Amino acid sequence: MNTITEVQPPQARKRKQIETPMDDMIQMYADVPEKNFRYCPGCGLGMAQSAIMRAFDRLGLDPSKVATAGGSGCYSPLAHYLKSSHIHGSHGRACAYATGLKMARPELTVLALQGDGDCLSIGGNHFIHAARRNIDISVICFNNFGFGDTGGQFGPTTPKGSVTETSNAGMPEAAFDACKLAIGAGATYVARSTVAHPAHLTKMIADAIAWKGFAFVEVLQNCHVFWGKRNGMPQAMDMLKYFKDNSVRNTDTPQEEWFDIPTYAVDEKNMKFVLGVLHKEARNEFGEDYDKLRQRAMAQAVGVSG
Ligand SMILES: Cc1ncc(C[n+]2csc(CCOP(=O)(O)OP(=O)(O)O)c2C)c(N)n1
Ligand code: SF4
Ligand SMILES: [Mg+2]
Repeated sequence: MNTITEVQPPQARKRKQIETPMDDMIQMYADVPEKNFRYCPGCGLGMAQSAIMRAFDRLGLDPSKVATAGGSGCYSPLAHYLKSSHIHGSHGRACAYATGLKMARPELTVLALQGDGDCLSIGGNHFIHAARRNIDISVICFNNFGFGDTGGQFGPTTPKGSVTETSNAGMPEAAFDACKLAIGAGATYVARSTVAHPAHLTKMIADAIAWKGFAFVEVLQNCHVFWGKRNGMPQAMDMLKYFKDNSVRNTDTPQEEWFDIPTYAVDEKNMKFVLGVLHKEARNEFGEDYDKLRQRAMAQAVGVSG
């Protein structure tokens, strides 16, 4: 775990381009252990972490002014591998922790870093209500199509038809479209990208962090070790190619096709992932509204007692 005091505050750093040499960026934002590194070789989480650090860098964020919240899963070490402060709490509760953090310390940049199971299964309730409030946090959801950490069981984003530890004849249920769910719940910035599109992913995350309100980024992330292996893609590169071959930009796609729910069959690898900003909407941010409400209530209380 990191403490704020270990972090050297950066000089004024405002960059529009990805231009910081990797070593400097790692020194600034990463705290990766030399031993017991937790991701499997080639796991997409490493690329996701790199995109998050690049987004921090692009926005010139001081890591001592960034706080993250997360729960259980393969993705959990990611936040510990950053220099920013982190609450590692119960599985699924990241949005609740992030909400508390933002309300108590509105000057901080607050992110909830969550797995797809964490965010949409056990934590689905916290997620939809944080979105409904439009509190100024960014949820970055690492979608590896299931529960990685517990052995690759299916979850709410597992593509219908695909094979998992608990659906060896093919997932019988339809999957959530996480972005559609976020929009329906009230998120005011919603985007999708993949770890095979690092520059695009960096931009989606940076724009989410810069957004005032509840922002959601779905990050399609390879778990070749469980989902990939069982669905004809046992190597990391197989899955990165799969994301590349099956992704299209929202700017090139009719809007009615942005939310196709993924289905999968080994002989029918024609899934389509529509990438880009899928929703933006101006709406009052919860913390600011709540502050005004509190001030009005306090003024009234003073009036009554006076
Ligand atoms: C309250 C609770 N229930 C269940 C678990 C067991 N558990 C640990 S990780 C995990 C799945 C996590 O899946 P996801 O959030 O998608 O993250 P991934 O491992 O795929 O990165 C589960 C069910 C737990 N740690 N705590
Ligand atoms: S099991 Fe899958 S998601 Fe978990 S670290 Fe390994 S490759 Fe990554
Ligand atoms: Mg998962």
